[in-house]
Amino acid sequence: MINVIGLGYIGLPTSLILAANNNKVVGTDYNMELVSKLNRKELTFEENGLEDLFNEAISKDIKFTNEYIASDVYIVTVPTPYDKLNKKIDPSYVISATKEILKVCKKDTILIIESTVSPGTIDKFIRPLIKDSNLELNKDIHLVHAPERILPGQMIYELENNSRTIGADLPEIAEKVKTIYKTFCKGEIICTDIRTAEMSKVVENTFRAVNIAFANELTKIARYDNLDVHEIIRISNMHPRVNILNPGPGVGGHCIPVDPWFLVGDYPRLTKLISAALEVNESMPDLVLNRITDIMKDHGITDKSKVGIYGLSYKQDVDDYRESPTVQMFEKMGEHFAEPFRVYDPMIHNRVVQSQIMDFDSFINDSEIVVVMVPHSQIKSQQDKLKNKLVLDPHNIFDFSYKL
Ligand code: SAJ
Repeated sequence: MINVIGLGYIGLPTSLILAANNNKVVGTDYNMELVSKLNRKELTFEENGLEDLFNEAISKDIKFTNEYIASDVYIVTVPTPYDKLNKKIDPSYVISATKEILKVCKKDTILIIESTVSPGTIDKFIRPLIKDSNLELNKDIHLVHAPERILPGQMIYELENNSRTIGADLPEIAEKVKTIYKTFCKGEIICTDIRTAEMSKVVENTFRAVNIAFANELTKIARYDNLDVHEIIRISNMHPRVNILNPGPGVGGHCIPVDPWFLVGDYPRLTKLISAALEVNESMPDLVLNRITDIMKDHGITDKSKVGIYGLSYKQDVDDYRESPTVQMFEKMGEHFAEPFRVYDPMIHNRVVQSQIMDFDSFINDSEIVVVMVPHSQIKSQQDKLKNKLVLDPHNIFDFSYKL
């Protein structure tokens, strides 16, 4: 049996795909409301293909509960928030999940941590917990780090098709875990040690952050000289060894803007490039605010309520707004504007900010300037409604708009 701990964006799809592929699964989460919802057969977030997977899984052997279960395999997918002030990971959820597991687990347990952790976290915080328990590491209990790698928006496809990394102390344990992941994963599964698995996960997200920062810095250079950054990138990318990512209004989510800080926090003197890249990405919402001010000035608009911000989530077609560019921009607004702009997001059905408009047509009708912070499919399909508006389009999806 596999007990998956934490039923959020990673834990839920992982437990469902395991069950759909005939593993006996118990999903555990301390959030009672979330567990009751799942038990009422209601999904807790929107994701491509998740509903079908959910229906398939619940027709097989899966339960959702608040309890930790006596099991021989645990997969920990709890959040690892980061402490903005010290730029360090906060491992408290992984620590408390491990403590709870140690209270109930059987001998011969495999404890797999999928949550992203900064390199060294398992040595520093998890091994000592086992040392203090009555179980002997690498005999009664085995530690594994199998960092998740799935992209929100295409999680189910990536769960099945991405390659994976399994870090363990003993090669035979890595092989055992590989057979579990092989029940649903068609990608290559690489076995390595725990430190290497921790580091490669953080390196993957840092690679993306640094490369997005390059594209964002090009946007600033192009703006300075009144050039079209998108055309420059399009042409440069025709070179066989150049592949520049897309510039945008900022970098959001719980991974790309966060994980690289683990490296900066741990190796401050060795991470000049990474910290400069993170600063570039974090400065992009300021650039959006400056462009809004320019457009307002050029068109004699003084009423901020005429500015409509489209998109609150951190990227296209997802409902997760953690660390989103719009949220980052609103946090910075105090420096630029006294009142917030109006905001609308078709993916977010509850009120997250006060100035949120819940209806698309009234949002559009009352906006003179529309800033497309997130290129959701919805706005692409309704672009005719933007035709008589001033549109600021940091993602370059429309040909009639202002760019960053
Ligand atoms: N973004 C850009 N330009 C781009 C690509 C993305 O500005 O060219 C922005 C997005 O708009 C968004 C942010 O970056 O605001 C992050 O989006 P993303 O799609 O790059 O990544 P995430 O955070 O959804 O998922 C990442 C993935 N990591 C990598 O691609 C290396 C995913 O595979 C990881 O599993 C996930 O982080 C995680 O949980 O670590």
